[in-house]
Amino acid sequence: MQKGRVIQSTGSWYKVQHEKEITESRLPGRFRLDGKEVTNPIAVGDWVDISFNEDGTGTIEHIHERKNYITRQATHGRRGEHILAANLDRAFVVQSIRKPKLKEGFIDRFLVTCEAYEVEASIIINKIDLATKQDEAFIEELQGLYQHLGYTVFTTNANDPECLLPLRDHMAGITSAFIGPSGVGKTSLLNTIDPSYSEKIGEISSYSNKGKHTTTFAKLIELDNGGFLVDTPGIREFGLFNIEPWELSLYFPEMLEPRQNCKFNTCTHLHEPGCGVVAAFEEGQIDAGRYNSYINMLESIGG
Ligand SMILES: Nc1nc2c(ncn2[C@@H]2O[C@H](COP(=O)(O)OP(=O)(O)OP(=O)(O)O)[C@@H](O)[C@H]2O)c(=O)[nH]1
Ligand SMILES: [Mg+2]
Ligand SMILES: [Zn+2]
Repeated sequence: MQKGRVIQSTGSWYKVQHEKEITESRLPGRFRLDGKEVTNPIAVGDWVDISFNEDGTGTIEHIHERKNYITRQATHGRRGEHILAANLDRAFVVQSIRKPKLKEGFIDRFLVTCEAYEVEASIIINKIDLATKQDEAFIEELQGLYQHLGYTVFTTNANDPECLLPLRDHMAGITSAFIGPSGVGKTSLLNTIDPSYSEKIGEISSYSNKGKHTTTFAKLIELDNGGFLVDTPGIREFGLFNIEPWELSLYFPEMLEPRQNCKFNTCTHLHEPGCGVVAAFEEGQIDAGRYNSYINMLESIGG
């Protein structure tokens, strides 16, 4: 038996790295039957024990307990969750200012998930070379907002190695992941951060200004600064998984204090009388866009 880390998964095969070797491994059927609704029982970043078969392939015998993971609601009509990556020291939500256009709702859903699943989160706003004067003011505003909430915000141009140095330092010696829509430049950032990689990057459709899902499987990569990065395929939606309406405001750092003033302990901070969160919002202590994200999320989880 050998302990190793899952560095890539295609759904039926898992690449497991142990020492410097990689063994193509399979998961016995029994792992799928433990009653959990998950589209991928093992994710990139998982630590596993494998046994070796005569043909050189491996069989996954045991999955070690996860330190944490980041997950979202499965899509394409599938029930349950889809785990994006496991055992992370940090997750980055990657957005581009344009092509495709930045989506604040995506960022906020991601941040809520990271709070709920205990993953440190940071934000990358890429393609700043495409920013107009107006965009620049908007980026500054976003930066102020999120940094104030405790999230580091990096503004990047993936084609400019120098501007990536602070981000590169932030990733040294830890396991992190890039998560975001297709075409925002996740793989381009990786290629510039560690020039020994030349992973495939895609085109942006001139019709929709969206990416074309160039990266198809999540992949754990060892960087030359002692860090590990999971580059993930682009996702359109970041649906919350297993977060109840009553707990949602716990994952908005700016609501933690105000919610203690709510008259009812089941308050959802919408229309209830004596709501501390609404009071804080009316006093300008909670950003309107963030409160709007809260309401949208609450609706999406049936609150
Ligand atoms: N102008 C500009 N273009 C960029 C930047 N970063 C990436 N691009 C371009 O954006 C396109 C998509 O980049 P990718 O790195 O493939 O995007 P991705 O996020 O990995 O996309 P998926 O793998 O589909 O999820 C490519 O044509 C890149 O050259 C940037 O900072 N500025
Ligand atoms: Mg990619
Ligand atoms: Zn309230």
